[in-house]
Amino acid sequence: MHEGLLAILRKLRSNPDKELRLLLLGLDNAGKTTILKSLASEDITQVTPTQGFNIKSVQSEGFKLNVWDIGGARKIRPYWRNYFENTDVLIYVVDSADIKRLEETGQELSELLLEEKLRGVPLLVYANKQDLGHAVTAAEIAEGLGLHNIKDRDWQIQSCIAIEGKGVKEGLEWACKNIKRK
Ligand SMILES: Nc1nc2c(ncn2[C@@H]2O[C@H](COP(=O)(O)OP(=O)(O)OP(=O)(O)O)[C@@H](O)[C@H]2O)c(=O)[nH]1
Ligand SMILES: [Mg+2]
Repeated sequence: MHEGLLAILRKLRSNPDKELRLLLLGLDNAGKTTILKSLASEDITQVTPTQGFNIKSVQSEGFKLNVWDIGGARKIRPYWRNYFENTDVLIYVVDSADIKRLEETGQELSELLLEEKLRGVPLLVYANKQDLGHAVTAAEIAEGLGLHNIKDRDWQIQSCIAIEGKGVKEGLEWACKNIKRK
């Protein structure tokens, strides 16, 4: 084969846009779809509860991130498991102002962490809605969810305000760096 062409092919192969699959989960109203749209720089004023799922692809840190956002209403949580396969990063979104449901969201997260198909998958938790006066801090969310007891995977908590796009990118950067190190 022509040497120049070979060099081009080699370059293409060594530098492919690596695709990652990110799965966004969390209770209804946590802000998952708002985070997804904010990442894609889309209008977030028209977000409605998700009945099924949304998917968007965004570029970050040399990766093509395919982000799956699944509805979190109680009656559709049983469908979450249909999306576990091949997940590179699990992103769990918490409404930091919804203190009443902190225990419920912690219970759902604990169950996810026991799932065989999500074994060892790095966990990014967004402590969302930090703009609300009664929101608890990311550190308190970490405590409430028992994140410090997680020994079988890397995890990170990131405070964010999805409606202002604050903190969202920082979380993804952690996710990408974490994958690169592997
Ligand atoms: N104050 C405040 N509100 C937010 C923030 N992020 C999202 N919201 C609002 O929270 C509500 C729920 O947001 P969604 O993005 O639809 O939540 P979701 O997790 O996708 O909910 P489901 O699709 O039902 O699972 C919307 O009214 C958002 O505008 C935030 O950072 N601060
Ligand atoms: Mg949604």
